[in-house]
Amino acid sequence: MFKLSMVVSVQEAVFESIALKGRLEDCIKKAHTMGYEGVELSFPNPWKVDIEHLKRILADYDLEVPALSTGLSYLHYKWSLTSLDSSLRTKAVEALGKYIELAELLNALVVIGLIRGESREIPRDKALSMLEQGLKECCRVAESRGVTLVLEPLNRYETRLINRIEEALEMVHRVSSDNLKLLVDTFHMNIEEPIIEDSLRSAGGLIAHVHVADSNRLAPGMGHLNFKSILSVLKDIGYKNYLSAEILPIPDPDTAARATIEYLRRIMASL
Ligand code: LER
Ligand code: MN
Repeated sequence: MFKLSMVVSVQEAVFESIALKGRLEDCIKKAHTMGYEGVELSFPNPWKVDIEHLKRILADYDLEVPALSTGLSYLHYKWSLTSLDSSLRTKAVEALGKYIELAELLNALVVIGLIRGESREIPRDKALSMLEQGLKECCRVAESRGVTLVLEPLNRYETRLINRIEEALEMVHRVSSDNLKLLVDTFHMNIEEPIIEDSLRSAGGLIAHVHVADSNRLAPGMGHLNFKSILSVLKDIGYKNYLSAEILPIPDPDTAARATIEYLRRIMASL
């Protein structure tokens, strides 16, 4: 019904909600052994990826890469599509170009999360226009390489720019490219959406990727979200791609990763 993946971090990483971190090979082997079909890769510097080495290890363990996460570029280097510093904006577009190049080789999506910026120092309207321009530029590259970008609504404590699915849909319409779709994250939706199920239905076929974590960002099943209801709506609207776990490594990375796959498999079997 849905394929399962785990977000793994394969370079230095300051983002804490990633259960598996460390040597690429160890993370990939562990995800495979636990039964995951994919690993979503999160890294700050797309120029430092050895793609041939990566593809070899992925093939050895028969794992797909549903998406490349780009938020660490913002957290480590401040590269942002809405920065007032034009050199940081240019760098964000260049980095996204490189992520897109890697994504083409891996058949992956490219996540537009925190790399859009937080918009704390500029009016939101201006930031939205800058974001629209930046996304249009990136979409041209994505279109030429047949890659899809996915815009992720993030909760208000991380950015002022696009917190709800409704706002993300507006931006997708403004940019108007077939290569820009949505990534929805159950943790952020729990904070921002009035009724998660209604918001999912409003996005419908535009949802191309899903991050799962419980209400407290622990493994699904360790908080109070109703995953049975959420997954049954995703099934209803015809979603067939990955549920990618972006969770805190609590009580420890292996327990969290194992609990996620066991719980989600149980829910899927009941739908
Ligand atoms: C990234 O996918 C995400 O959900 C954010 O919370 C990262 O800051
Ligand atoms: Mn997320």
